[in-house]
Amino acid sequence: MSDKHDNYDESIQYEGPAGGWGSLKGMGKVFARELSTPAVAETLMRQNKAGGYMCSSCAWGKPAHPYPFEFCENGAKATIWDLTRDRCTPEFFAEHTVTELLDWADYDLEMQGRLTEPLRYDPASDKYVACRWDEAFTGIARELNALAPKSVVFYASGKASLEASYLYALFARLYGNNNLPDSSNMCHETTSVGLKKVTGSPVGTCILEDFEHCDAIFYFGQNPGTNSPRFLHGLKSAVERGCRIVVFNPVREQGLVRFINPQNPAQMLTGHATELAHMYLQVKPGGDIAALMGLCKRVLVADDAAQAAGGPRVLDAAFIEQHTKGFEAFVAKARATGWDEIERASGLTRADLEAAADVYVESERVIGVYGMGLTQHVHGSQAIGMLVNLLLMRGNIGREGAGISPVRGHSNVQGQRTVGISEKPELVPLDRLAEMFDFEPPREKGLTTVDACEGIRDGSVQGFVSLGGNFVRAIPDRDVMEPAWRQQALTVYIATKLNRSHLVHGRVSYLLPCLARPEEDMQQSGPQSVSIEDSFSHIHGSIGKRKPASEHLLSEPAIVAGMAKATLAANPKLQWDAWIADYSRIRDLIAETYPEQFHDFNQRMFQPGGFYRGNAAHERIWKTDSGKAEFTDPSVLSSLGVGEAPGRYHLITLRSNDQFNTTIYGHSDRLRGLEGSREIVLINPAEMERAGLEEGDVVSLVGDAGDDVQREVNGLTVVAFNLPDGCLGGYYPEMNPLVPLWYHDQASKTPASKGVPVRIRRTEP
Ligand SMILES: Nc1nc2c(c(=O)[nH]1)N[C@H]1C(S)=C(S)[C@@H](COP(=O)(O)OP(=O)(O)OC[C@H]3O[C@@H](n4cnc5c(=O)[nH]c(N)nc54)[C@H](O)[C@@H]3O)O[C@H]1N2
Ligand SMILES: Nc1nc2c(c(=O)[nH]1)N[C@H]1C(S)=C(S)[C@@H](COP(=O)(O)OP(=O)(O)OC[C@H]3O[C@@H](n4cnc5c(=O)[nH]c(N)nc54)[C@H](O)[C@@H]3O)O[C@H]1N2
Ligand SMILES: [Mo]
Repeated sequence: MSDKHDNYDESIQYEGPAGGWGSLKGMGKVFARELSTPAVAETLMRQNKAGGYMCSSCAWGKPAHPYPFEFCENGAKATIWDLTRDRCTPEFFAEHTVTELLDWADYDLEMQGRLTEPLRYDPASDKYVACRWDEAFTGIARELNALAPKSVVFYASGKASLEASYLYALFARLYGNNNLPDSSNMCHETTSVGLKKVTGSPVGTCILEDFEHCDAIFYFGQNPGTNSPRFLHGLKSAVERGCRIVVFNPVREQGLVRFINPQNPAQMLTGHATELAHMYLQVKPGGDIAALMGLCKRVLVADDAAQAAGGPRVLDAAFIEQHTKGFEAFVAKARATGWDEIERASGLTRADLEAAADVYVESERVIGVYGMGLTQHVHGSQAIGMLVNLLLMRGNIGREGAGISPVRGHSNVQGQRTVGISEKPELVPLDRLAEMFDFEPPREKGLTTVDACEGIRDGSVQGFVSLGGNFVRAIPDRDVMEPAWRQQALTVYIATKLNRSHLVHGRVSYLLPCLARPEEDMQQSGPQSVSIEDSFSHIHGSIGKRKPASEHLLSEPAIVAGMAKATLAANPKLQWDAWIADYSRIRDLIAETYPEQFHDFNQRMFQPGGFYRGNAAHERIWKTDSGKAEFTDPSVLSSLGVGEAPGRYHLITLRSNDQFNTTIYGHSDRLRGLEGSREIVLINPAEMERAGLEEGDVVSLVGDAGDDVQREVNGLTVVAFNLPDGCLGGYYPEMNPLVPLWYHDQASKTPASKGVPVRIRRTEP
């Protein structure tokens, strides 16, 4: 049982080209057409293997001993999406004005294929027109130099490599600000702030191998079947060893209930599946703080009983004494919190919570896993604090088979933060940068995503440079933000494919097409490799071998360097051309800036399984204010920012398994049994009846956050779905106009996209 190579489950594992790839063929014409090409096949075979190509989909770990096919359905889709043969050329833009394209769906925009040439927005014709790279760089430099540095934002979506990201952050600081928000600001910033506050580490403490040793996994608000499918191998092996998984999620996500074959629906019916979740608790949205409080209460009671009986303690008293702070206050709070309050806020019963707590107490080694279900709430940081409380009670951080494991999103989002893309200057070794590059780095706090949006709204932000992503589509309050967005002086989009953000441009706008990660990146010294960091703080080299989509593409590092060189005064310490000629020199800079983590970077980057850059909390070194791991005493029992009221629902914005964030691959959500449309609202049958609705009714959702902004999304078909009372489900990004910009995690400003207060408005027939 222990050798995972012998017992891998065909239910998610590709058996071979015929089986796995064949099943992808049913998924739509792009995938079917591209799958048959040798280029795609070759790339998939090298995906996530040492010396190969690191998937650009999720950030899940890449094992030292990979499967023959170390990719999942969604990873394959991401690769194929990049390697499409479709091209979005200047001729396409000559045929369509930007205003016309604003009516196109996200799906149709990206379906035009890869961008091929640098483009400049031409206001006279309202079209993007081709330009030369040097024109683009000098044009951008002219605008940047006319703007106040504090008024420009340098956003990054978590895909670009460590090499590109390091140069990008350096460019922003040399230009004069720390305005470096990342997609992480809409995602795991709650972790970067909330987890750091209590453990001292802004990232998870587990490594991939911990999942081979844990006895229980407490699993909060993350959906591996859709968002990190390779994790399912680890979960399945764990269950087969006897590990118990206790899930907290308002939605019964099939990927966590049973191991099913995402490629073969027929197999679902034959029952050839592993039961994954030992318990599946459909907590209310935002109910996790209360649920965790219930678990902790029960652990305390069990410890009381053990002490009374003279048996071994349930709490790890020695650990608590030596390593933690705040335990007494936390215990007082837990004991004082009543079960009735806990049941009300969590939507779960005392009996279920006690049974779950018993699993915790019976398990020697426990991992806490979480995702957007915890982070995207107004009190998300407190929910993370509560999960850490639970783990600390039995010393479950900083030993084998135990720890806390936030599952990160974009493939290099964690790494971008590691190498300096951060609006928080205290997290960046500015003194070292000052010395290395002979300049005075800005020390003032930069803008988060929410701050940047506020700045765009009030006009204080005038320029927006975007290293990937689809910011306008991903942010809250889209209907308010789009008009404000157009008032900017400059927008620069570095992208692989056309998306909505590119059409909501500033007065001057450039759309700069870049290489995708699977493509060969040829520079003066030869083909280059890049590197990324996974969810477990392991760094992996990645080599692209495919022929670039167009001869006019530049790499992301080269585009960043091109803009920087054109914008900044010459400085002998800034060797942009030499760095681009040979990326190993950029890695030398990273190693010099972060020697403890990145020493011998070039030598280590292709180590199988990646090299570990370390994590203090994993070693029980707590880089918190107190120098200890901190118990926290939550101020609320629900993570929701707006309470319950008659007629009010809390909307969860969901991802389907046929999308990667704002990139919509298709209109299927197969793992939830939903097909054909994304313009739907999910509601449970009892709530449907109470609201006088029937399946198939078309309704609007309107904002109910209590401010005076009108928020609505129309034309949604009602679909009955298994959800707790009082909540609704809908898709991200379609629902984003309903999320108020001010509705975010209190500590980190991560938008609270999982508990959005709305009402249902019936559409008059
Ligand atoms: N195929 C694919 N892969 C992806 C992505 C993608 O869009 N498509 N996106 C990538 C990115 S950037 C990210 S950040 C990750 C996101 O991956 P996840 O963290 O899994 O994010 P979501 O799918 O948004 O939501 C996770 C789960 O939270 C549950 N949930 C909602 N509210 C609550 C709550 O209050 N409490 C609890 N306990 N659960 C709740 C939802 O039902 C859902 O199952 O995936 C990455 N991987
Ligand atoms: N309501 C709601 N809102 C959310 C969320 C939610 O759950 N609910 N989730 C949030 C989360 S977790 C995140 S991370 C954000 C995502 O926000 P972003 O990261 O900004 O958005 P993406 O959809 O990932 O960006 C897709 C675009 O990136 C470009 N792209 C793709 N590959 C590359 C590449 O290799 N290089 C470059 N330069 N460009 C590339 C393509 O043009 C593509 O259109 O959205 C957030 N918004
Ligand atoms: Mo994310």
